[in-house]
Amino acid sequence: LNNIREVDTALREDRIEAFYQPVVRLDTREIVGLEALCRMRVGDRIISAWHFQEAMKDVHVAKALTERMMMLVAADVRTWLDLGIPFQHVGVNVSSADMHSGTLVTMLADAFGREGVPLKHVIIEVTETVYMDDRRRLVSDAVEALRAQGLRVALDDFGTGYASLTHLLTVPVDIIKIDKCFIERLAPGTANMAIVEGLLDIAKKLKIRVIAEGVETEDQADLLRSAGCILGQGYLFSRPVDRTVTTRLLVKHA
Ligand code: G
Ligand code: G
Ligand code: MN
Ligand code: NA
Repeated sequence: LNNIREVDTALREDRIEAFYQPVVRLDTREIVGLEALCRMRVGDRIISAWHFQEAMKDVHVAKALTERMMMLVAADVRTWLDLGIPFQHVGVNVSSADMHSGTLVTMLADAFGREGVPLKHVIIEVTETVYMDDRRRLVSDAVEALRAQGLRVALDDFGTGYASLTHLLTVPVDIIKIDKCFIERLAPGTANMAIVEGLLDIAKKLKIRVIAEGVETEDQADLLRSAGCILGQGYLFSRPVDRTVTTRLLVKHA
């Protein structure tokens, strides 16, 4: 399915959907936010983004997909706000192609402005590769302009990239999402545990919020909580679900 044309067709035929995975407080399990993840509908099957990641590397596909996702997400957030749900924030994944195209600001303003959704409800999730070239300065400026409007930036898959820590010095970051590879096999006394504790300590000192990704077991949730991690995301709490199920979850748990 790593076919650009297939994603293109799905976009044209309105078969791209926004699914959402809750971000919860590890102590109360209260839902404080969501991450939007794109899905492709094929007949009555839902295809995960994992299957078309290659196609998403194409600049045009990436841009069209981000644009569509922002529209879908903005409309859903509008619905939740209208329902009176105490909705906090939704993360939208943004590729480096989006960041470098210089249209991100316009896309966000169009999508969320059209629905009257303030940018304080929006987080852009960027991976470290976004900042890994000589246009870093330009990207930082674009992001800074968005942050002035209330938008927040999450560094996604934190710890997996090259020179992770230096990004905390050079680019604006509000949230780090600790990659799931550190959460797997989390146990007292392990290297994983030491790294997670270290990251939590650094983040606290820098006043950056942390979300632990890929939390699958109660043991992991307990270890994270006792290490001082406030927020988590993962199959233990919920898989990514469609907007209807998301609404139900928000009404019940927000
Ligand atoms: O949820 P899933 O397993 O399908 O995600 C696979 C990969 O695709 C993850 O790395 C995720 O960040 C990425 N991804 C999911 N949705 C989006 C999206 O809307 N835009 C971008 N750029 N990447 C996404
Ligand atoms: O790259 P990014 O972190 O945006 O992508 C999140 C990916 O992780 C998606 O593919 C999503 O479906 C997946 N995911 C979410 N929760 C869990 C989990 O608890 N375990 C695993 N293995 N994957 C998860
Ligand atoms: Mn993400
Ligand atoms: Na993530």
